[in-house]
Amino acid sequence: MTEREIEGEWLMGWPDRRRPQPLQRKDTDGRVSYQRSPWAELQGLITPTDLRYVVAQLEIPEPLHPDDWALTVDGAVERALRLNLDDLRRLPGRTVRVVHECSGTDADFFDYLRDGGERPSQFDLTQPHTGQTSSGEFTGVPLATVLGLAGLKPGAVTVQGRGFDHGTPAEFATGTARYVPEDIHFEKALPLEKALDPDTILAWALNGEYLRHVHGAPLRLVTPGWSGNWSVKWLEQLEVRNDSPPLYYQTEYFVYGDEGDDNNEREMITTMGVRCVILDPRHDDSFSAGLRAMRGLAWSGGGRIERVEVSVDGGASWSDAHLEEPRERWLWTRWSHRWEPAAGTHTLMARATDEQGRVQPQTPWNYLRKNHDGIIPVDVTVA
Ligand SMILES: Nc1nc2c(c(=O)[nH]1)N[C@H]1C(S)=C(S)[C@@H](COP(=O)(O)O)O[C@H]1N2
Ligand SMILES: [Mo]
Repeated sequence: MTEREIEGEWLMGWPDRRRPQPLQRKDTDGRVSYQRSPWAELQGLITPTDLRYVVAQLEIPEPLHPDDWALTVDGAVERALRLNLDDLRRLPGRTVRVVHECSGTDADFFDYLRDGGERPSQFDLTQPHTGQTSSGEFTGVPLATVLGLAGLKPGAVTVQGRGFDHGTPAEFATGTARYVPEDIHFEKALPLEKALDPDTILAWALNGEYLRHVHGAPLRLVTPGWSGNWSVKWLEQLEVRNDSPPLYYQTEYFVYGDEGDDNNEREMITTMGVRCVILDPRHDDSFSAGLRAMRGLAWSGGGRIERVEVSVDGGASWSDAHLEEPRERWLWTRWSHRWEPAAGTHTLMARATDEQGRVQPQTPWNYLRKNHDGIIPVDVTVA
């Protein structure tokens, strides 16, 4: 018999289950600078903070004490503002529960599903493009409230958020970009409509605690439904602009299109596609016949999940899976499907539909392989 899982593991002095572990990269001072989340091993709806993924495109900046920090709001506004954390906390707040996903997650499946070849992994954190998905409960104030205090001038088109981190883009984050800028800040110019969405917030807390440095303290943007890179961390400035500027992380790196396209044909990445992942069973699993549950998670950049369909015959026929409550607009939905497989090999698939009627896949092949949301088949053997 295999050793019982609970034995030999101690947490807070008591025996407990083995905890899923993130994969970490640390700098020479032992600080985490990059982390992959064991999200697929977790239960419930919220990723524990220390198991979240962490991505920094530039250098992780030196921490700023909240007392030494303020947010500047300027540009095309009636009144330029300088707000400290107390000023922000005096405003009527808002909490949103969201899935964040780095746009490179599952990238290798673009080529695998098109061309075949060696199957990439969705779950092995040592493989490329895994574990960059996490959910969380963020607390802050709607960006629209702060913009309302400043007063938008007519002609405002974007709100450019700037992080106080800067540097030269890391090698992993240049792809086949046509130029790599030298010393830039992390900046994104959010289209006004998304900036004014009441669920777009300036957050100072995550999962019931003040934001940690790696996640963008003292203040970060949270843009529910939009690819992770829009949620600018370490915010120091919001500049309201009358244009949509050609920022590296907006028109060069996080874009769709093909390598040969000229600049004007590259579409910036905004809303995430529709995602549905089978967490159990896993590809190449074998098990004995009898009743079991297929289960997984589904989420969408377009809002609440309305339907998950599963196929146990490689897509020939589909049936509805059970959607577990609650189903929140920006969070993922747990789903399950009771299934009694016969002996043999089976190809399992799952696909989701969101509240806008969007079904997978939404995102076409693109040369930077961003925002993969294809249907990934899972082969299992039943003895
Ligand atoms: N200032 C700043 N904000 C940033 C980034 C960054 O490098 N600097 N990375 C972006 C990317 S690519 C992602 S996926 C998310 C990651 O957020 P997390 O590290 O809190 O998970 O933050 C985004 N916001
Ligand atoms: Mo990202």
